[in-house]
Amino acid sequence: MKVIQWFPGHMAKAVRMMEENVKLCDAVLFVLDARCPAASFNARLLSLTGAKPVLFVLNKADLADARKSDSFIARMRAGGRKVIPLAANLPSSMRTLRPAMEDLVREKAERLKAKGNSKPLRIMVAGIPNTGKSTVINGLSGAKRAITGDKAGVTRGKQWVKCGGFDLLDTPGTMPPSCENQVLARRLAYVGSINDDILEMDEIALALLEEMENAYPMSLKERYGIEPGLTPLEMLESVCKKRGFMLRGGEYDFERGERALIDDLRKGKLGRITFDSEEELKEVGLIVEPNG
Ligand SMILES: Nc1nc2c(ncn2[C@@H]2O[C@H](COP(=O)(O)OP(=O)(O)OP(=O)(O)O)[C@@H](O)[C@H]2O)c(=O)[nH]1
Ligand SMILES: [Mg+2]
Repeated sequence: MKVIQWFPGHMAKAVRMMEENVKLCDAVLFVLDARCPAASFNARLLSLTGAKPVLFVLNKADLADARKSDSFIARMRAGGRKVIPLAANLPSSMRTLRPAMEDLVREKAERLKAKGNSKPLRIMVAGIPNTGKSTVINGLSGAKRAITGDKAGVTRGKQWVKCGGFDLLDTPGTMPPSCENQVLARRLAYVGSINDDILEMDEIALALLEEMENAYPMSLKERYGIEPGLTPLEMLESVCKKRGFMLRGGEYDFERGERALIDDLRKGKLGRITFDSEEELKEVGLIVEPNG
């Protein structure tokens, strides 16, 4: 298996950016992927937010397993974290985000108001690539102010966007995830938070099939007619067969099969899926025990 890794240089740069940007802001919106919150979290970067209030957003909740999202959120809140689920691509979801943000900075806003100061509060939107940071900002501003795209690394430089009482700081997803853990790292590949160019697509697709078979066998059956008990390679053959991806000579076109599988997952065609477990959220420090 090819190891997915983040180099110390990446981490150092992300730390520097985080330190610089946090200083400029009154609060932080930490955007995680609801399908893999543990994999898309970085405790080291969170620690750099110091005493600034942090709101976690489990974004792409429309693609995640609602039951698991609910239980993650309950556990995170029990440990004192502020967190909401969100589908930033749906305008209606801003109705829950806005009040949560106002609540996040309420104290500071009131202190400023008492002094007669009405300047907009500044909120940094942070997260690893492709979690939907720019989409959140566009949703809040009600206009396409930030460029978005269905791959990692769309936002290049930082950008301030004014919207309804806040100044939001869009940042490029240069934040590396914390995971040394290869299981978590692979999940970032499934959901498109790692640039596809550096991945071994066949390994990723086979690992995805194996995880799906364990956690969501019915999705595989419904979409590709995959029966239980097959090896990952046999499952990939079923995908190719079902979709008619054959090469001349009757061989399977595995490359097209892999691509189609990953696309299906990213577009939600395999149903609503959450990869990470509560245990994993605890391991990375996203869920903390109330008294721990
Ligand atoms: N289904 C779904 N798609 C979303 C949601 N939020 C964002 N997206 C899509 O996810 C992709 C990435 O969104 P961006 O807003 O560009 O993500 P980003 O975090 O700014 O990415 P970088 O700038 O690359 O770090 C886009 O195709 C969005 O349309 C969501 O809540 N649900
Ligand atoms: Mg962006």
